[in-house]
Parts: sequence; structure tokens; C-alpha cells
Amino acid sequence: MDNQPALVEALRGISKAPPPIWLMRQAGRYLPEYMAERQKFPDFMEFCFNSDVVTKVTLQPIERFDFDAAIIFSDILTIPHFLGQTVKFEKGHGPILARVEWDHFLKNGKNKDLSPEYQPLFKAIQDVKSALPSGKALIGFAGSSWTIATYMIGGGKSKDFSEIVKFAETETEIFNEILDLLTDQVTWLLLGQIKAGCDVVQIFDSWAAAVPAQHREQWLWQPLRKIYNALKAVYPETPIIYYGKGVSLDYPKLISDLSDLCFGLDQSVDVKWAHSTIQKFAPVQGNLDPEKLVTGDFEKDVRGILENLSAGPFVFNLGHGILPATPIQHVHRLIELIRNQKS
Ligand code: 1CP
Repeated sequence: MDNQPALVEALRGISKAPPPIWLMRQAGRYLPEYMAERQKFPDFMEFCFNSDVVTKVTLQPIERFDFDAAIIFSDILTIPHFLGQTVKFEKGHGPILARVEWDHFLKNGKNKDLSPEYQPLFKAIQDVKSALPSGKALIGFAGSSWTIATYMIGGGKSKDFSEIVKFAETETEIFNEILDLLTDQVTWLLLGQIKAGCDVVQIFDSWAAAVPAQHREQWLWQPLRKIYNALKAVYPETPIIYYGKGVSLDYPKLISDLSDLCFGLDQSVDVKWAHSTIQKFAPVQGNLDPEKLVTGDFEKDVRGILENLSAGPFVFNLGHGILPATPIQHVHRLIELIRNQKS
């Protein structure tokens, strides 16, 4: 096979020194050049579906920091939006999703082909791909079925997920149909992103930990398996990263049947444990605490992460998304630290 970007090689199980690096949510509010573009669009969804602006903001962090990968600029809530549940982003609030009447919504949304709506995103993927310097990878993404469902059922960000869990336990039939619908849409969106040129895809399951243990098999792992199998059937070589915040103790049992899955580690994960229990079998990505990148006090943690994980297949990242208060100089210093490590 021809030369692949370092990120792709690492995610296919080849150890790289120094490890490739990118940061979750690397395009966004901590970058003045992002804010300058964002200000031109009062409506966030309009911003997300303007190919030229998406191409521009996706490339901004690569131009500024020389990361090993770009992640296409979009949002996990585009799926509910296009299924007809209007999503609004108001200043100072998280996303706000309109209430829907589920029977009608589900009937209307089943097997709905959203590819016409996603054309601007696919066009931006092609444009980013041709603009990226060689050796850099392009990452596509979607939310997990569960994480997207929490926003749809809760009407926005949930403070406490007990309402969502109660809905799922009492309105079982509707909840299962929501999960199935999302599993199909996530699969089709990721297939479309790979077809358009993404080298890797990541599934963001930011609220996985809200699922009680007895429901994880059905609410998290069955949808994940369906998505994984559907992607691997068409694109067996494209790495898939699953980022499940707060559920890494469940990863070892996923490794046996999702044999090529790569695992995102949040900042709560002990890196020694991750090395012996997960990384021996699968590539891992993570896991510096994003708060440390804000304060600047990260050297010791970075060394600990590298000492434990950099010998195996590894991608350096944060344990969750970069925070808007992050000073740009700290990002430069982090990259320098990783790239100048003597191994
Ligand atoms: O005004 C703005 O600029 C809006 C802020 C913003 C941005 C920059 C939103 C609204 N979405 C995004 C882009 C985005 N969202 C990206 C691409 C940027 C990149 O990675 O470089 C990605 C990967 C996401 C993913 C996303 N959206 C997640 C999963 C990752 C995570 O941080 O946990 C989630 C939960 C969302 C929902 C969402 N969209 C936007 C916000 C502010 C939120 C989070 C709200 C909440 O905390 O519930």
C-alpha cells in the first residue's frame, strides 16, 4: 500500500515516534480566525453548511499548528436538524431542539435519504482533502446514536440524564425506534464522508456514561456494532475511532468482536491500565485533561502519557474537546513537547 498519513498508520496498529497529534474540537472558539468567520453567520447551521467556510475553518488549525490531522467542521446535531427537528444555537445557551411528536417524526424520518442535505459537507471534504498537505489525514465524524438521542429527547443539553433514561425505560418502543433511526443515519453519514475523502472516522459518544450498566449492551454497544459492521463491509481499511466518555472500563469486552476498532480515552483513564488492558489489543487515542491545557501545567501529565502509551499504536489527543479559554501559546508548547520527545 502507498504511503499513508501517520495518523492512519497509527490507527492501523503501527507505532509512530513521535505519535501523531490532533485535538478534539480543534477548530472553534479558542481561535480568533475561527471567531472572525463565525461572526459573519448569525445562524450556526448555515455556517455548518457553507462549503467554503467549512473548508476554511477546517484548515485553520492545520495552518496554525501543523497538526497531523484535520477534522471536518460540522456538528453531531445536523442529523436531527435534517430529520426535521429544528436545532437552534443561542448565545449563552447550548443547542435548543424543538419538541417533536414522535410517531409522526419517526414515520417521516425512517429511511430518509439526507444525502442531498449533506452535499455541501461532502463538497467541503473534497476541497479540504485536495488542499491538505501530504502526510496529513482528514477525519470525518458523527455522534453516537445514544448521544444524539439525548439531545433529541431532552430538547437540548441534559444536566442530569435521569429524564432521558426514564423515557428510554418507559417509552421503550419509541426509544428503540429513535436509536434505530439514528443508527441508520449515522452509518449513512459516515459512509458518505468516507466516500467523499475522509481517511478516518470518529464516533463521539460524549454522554455514554449516563447509560446505566444494565442498558449499555442495548443502547450503546448494539448500535456501535451495527455502525462498525456496516462501515467495515464497505471500507475495511478505514480506521474507526470510538470515543466513549466515561465508559472505558467496558472497552476490553468490545475488543473481541470489534477487532479493528480504535479507542478514545478520556482524562479519567489511567494510562498504565489502558496500556496493559486495551492498547495491547487495539490502538488508543488520548488523554490529556483539557483543563491542563488552559492552565499550562501539563508537562508532567504529557510525559506520563507518552511513557505509558507511546511505545504502542497511539495518537496523542485531549481527553475531551479543547476549551474556549485555551491560550494558543499552550497549544504550540504542547505540540513542541510531543514532537521533541526523545524516545
Ligand atoms: O458558536 C459556535 O461557534 C458554536 C460552537 C460549536 C462548535 C465550534 C458547536 C455547537 N459545534 C461546533 C463544532 C463541532 N462540534 C465539531 C467540529 C470542530 C472540531 O472538532 O474541530 C465537533 C467534532 C463537534 C462535536 C460535538 N457537538 C459534540 C461531541 C464532542 C464533545 O465536545 O463532546 C457534541 C456533544 C456537540 C453538541 C454541541 N454543538 C455545539 C455545542 C456548543 C455543543 C455542546 C453542547 C453541550 O455541551 O451539550
